[in-house]
Amino acid sequence: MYDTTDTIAAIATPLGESGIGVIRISGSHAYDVGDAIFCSNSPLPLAQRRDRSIQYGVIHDDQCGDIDEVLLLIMKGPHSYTAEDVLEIQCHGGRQALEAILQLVLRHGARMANPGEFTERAFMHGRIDLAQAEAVMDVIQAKSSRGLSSAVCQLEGRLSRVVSEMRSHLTDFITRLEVTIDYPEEDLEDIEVPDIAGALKEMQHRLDDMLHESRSGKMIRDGVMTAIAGTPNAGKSSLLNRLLQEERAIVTDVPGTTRDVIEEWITLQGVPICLVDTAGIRDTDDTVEKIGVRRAREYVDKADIILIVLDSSRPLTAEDKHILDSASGHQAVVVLNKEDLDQVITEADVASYGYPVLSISAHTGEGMDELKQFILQLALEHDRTGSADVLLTNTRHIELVRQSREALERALQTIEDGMPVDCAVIDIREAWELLGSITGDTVHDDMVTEIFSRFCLGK
Ligand SMILES: Nc1nc2c(ncn2[C@@H]2O[C@H](COP(=O)(O)OP(=O)(O)OP(=O)(O)O)[C@@H](O)[C@H]2O)c(=O)[nH]1
Ligand SMILES: [Mg+2]
Repeated sequence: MYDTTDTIAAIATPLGESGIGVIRISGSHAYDVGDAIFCSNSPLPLAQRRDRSIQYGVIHDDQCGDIDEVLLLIMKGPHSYTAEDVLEIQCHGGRQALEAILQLVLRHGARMANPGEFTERAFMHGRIDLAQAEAVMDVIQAKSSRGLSSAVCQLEGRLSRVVSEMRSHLTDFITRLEVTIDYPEEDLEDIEVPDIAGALKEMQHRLDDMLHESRSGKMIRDGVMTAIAGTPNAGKSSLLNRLLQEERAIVTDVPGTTRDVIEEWITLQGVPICLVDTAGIRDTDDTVEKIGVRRAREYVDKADIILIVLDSSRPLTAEDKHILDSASGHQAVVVLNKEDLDQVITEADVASYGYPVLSISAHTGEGMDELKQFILQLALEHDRTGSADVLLTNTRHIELVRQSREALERALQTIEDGMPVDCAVIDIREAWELLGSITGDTVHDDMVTEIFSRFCLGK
């Protein structure tokens, strides 16, 4: 089992040059450690000073003298981030000061915290549940305003509330079904079972709605990888630059200019989009270009959306056709670039591939707004209709909801087939357990460790 008895410490701010840096200490000896290294005008030990107060002083090392002038924040448990006694030292944000203070803190009995251990303690002490803990990292890593607001929503417990409510309904169903098993002579089955089947169906619909919108949720959280693919000289890098509104990639009239993959982020209506410019795809003997082409193909395979860029001022080539074929089964848009020149390829020439087609000019900027709109539409294919209770954004949660929906499906089937309700109860209980893993009520310790290991240090 997890040890929360020792006192942990870590630098909570990035190591670089900044106005302030923060060292966080949590645990039953946090204030003893503080007393050993902090000097101020007050004679009171830190534990006796006012909760949630800020103390001014210096961090002093008996061997080296004063290290830095600091502010010290006292947050007593259980009303702190970890629900333990917490001390935060705000020093100057230089690497030297931060590391020297951390070393001193460790020398006085604290242990270096593992990644995510502060949040893990908040979870272990029951201050937040697992879904809320995961939301902490989502807030830190949010790539867009919509990603941030859905993470904050989860942090505030919205997902947890929906899950708990569903689980309490499931408990209710289990109890009612068990009554019909325990007292069969009462003939309760005829009244109760159809009733429960209806309620189970309703819950299944709710889970369906959540799963239906989860694709958008994942894209809002993780971003939408949009690969810009096409043959050399089609204008891929020009398109990237136009969408970024900066001269990020090199553009020349030499085919094969882009050799490596260039990734850049933009935000479209709050949705993070990762634009990936790739090497023009063609057969080549050039060693470097070959690697670039291979990478381009890999990105086409794994992208959420592919922009297939064609130079519409020259006839469709076999290589263009090959790229159009290889994108089949993916979300793709055919972008007929260079519409400022005489058009040789028209929409009709590529209509048979079944992708939406758009004419643009990366040169003049014509068609850019429509293209952005297309990307958004594809990204949020199932945009929020508002029918789901909550937006699922995390793959782990999506998988658990999917599995619990399947368990409910099995329970329903059992009931509809007129099989003994005991079997249905087993599946309903499984659905209940799976949903509980979202909030951490029914999760294994090693799963918890695995989740927190993905956190950053000091959080
Ligand atoms: N007239 C016109 N020229 C364009 C347009 N877009 C790109 N070009 C020109 O086409 C040439 C190739 O553009 P790039 O953006 O480098 O093409 P690319 O697809 O990235 O090429 P590779 O990196 O070699 O695969 C350059 O000379 C651009 O100026 C456009 O919309 N209209
Ligand atoms: Mg290029």
